[in-house]
Amino acid sequence: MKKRLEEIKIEARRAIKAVTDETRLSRVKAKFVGRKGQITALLKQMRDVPDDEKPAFGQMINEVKDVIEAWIEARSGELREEKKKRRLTEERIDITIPGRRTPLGGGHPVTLMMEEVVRVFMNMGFEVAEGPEVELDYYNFEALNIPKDHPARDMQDTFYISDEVVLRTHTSPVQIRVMEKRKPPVKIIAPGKVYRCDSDVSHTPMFHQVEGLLVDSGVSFGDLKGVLREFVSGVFGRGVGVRFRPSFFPFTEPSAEVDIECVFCKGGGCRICKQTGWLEILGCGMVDPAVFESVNYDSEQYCGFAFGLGIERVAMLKYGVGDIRLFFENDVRFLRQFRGRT
Ligand code: 2U9
Repeated sequence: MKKRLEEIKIEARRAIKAVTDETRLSRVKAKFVGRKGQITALLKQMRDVPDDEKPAFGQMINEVKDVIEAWIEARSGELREEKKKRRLTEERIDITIPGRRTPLGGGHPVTLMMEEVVRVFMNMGFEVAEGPEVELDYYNFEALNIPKDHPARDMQDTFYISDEVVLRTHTSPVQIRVMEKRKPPVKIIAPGKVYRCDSDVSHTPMFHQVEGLLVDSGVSFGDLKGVLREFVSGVFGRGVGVRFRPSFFPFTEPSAEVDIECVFCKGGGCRICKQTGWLEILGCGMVDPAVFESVNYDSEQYCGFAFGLGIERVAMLKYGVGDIRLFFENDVRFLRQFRGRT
């Protein structure tokens, strides 16, 4: 048994020295001093040793066990040190490599254009008003003097929720709701989403409008022209020509459509302005007395003007976008081009 103990000690010494990592070392530990290891096996064989020799043998085995455990502990320390040294000498970190940047998003062109238009009107003292996108037929059509047989009220042009409920086709109902609650003077813009059953290069079933309304006593068409010229200057720059053409809307009388000098050819005539030198940008007019009647405003005492514009159209003209559907395809190659604009 003494000889066997010596053999174990020599074998363990060799194994511990040869080991090169912690995993293998713990395997060696199990093999010699673990619960099922060789030393434990020897302790179990003590049964066959005569009683008077038991203490001496027990002591010998325990001494060898202690020695082996001390070697293992020492080797473990060495391995840890070696590993640390390796990391310090072999591992190279290039601190000059640029970091990974978090990609930054940007505003959607329609949002940016909307904010810009709203800012220009707010600078002229207009207040922002909002209202529901799901609207009563009354507010969307009836109160705005849009007759029952008007094509806009057709199923083909309007999304109906029920007989009396529609997706608003313009933001005008917002102004009706404001006038129902307040007395003049009223000076508001109504920005927001509107819905029309329509789809081609210049129409999408949902688009964005900014409408404006100013009501007071003694408001003239000249005031309207001044406000809209200021709007064109604010968005397209000073010196861009503006013209007013007679038109018709059920809710304004007289009505006009407004053109700006073609921003692409500077009025010389090109494909985009169809050789006219002008681009249509918005509609406007003096509020029809029939509309004032719906909200119980005295049309003898008060008058006012209103205007409406499509944000996508303004953005297409300002940025030279040829197809409105590009705004809604969410192709980052398109959207990226508007990054950094405010
Ligand atoms: C009230 C009274 C009158 C708003 C107006 C227009 C003319 C107009 C179009 C522009 C392009 C709609 O987005 S578009 O297709 N709008 O031409 N809108 S006057 O008139 C109002 C609004 C509210 C109470």
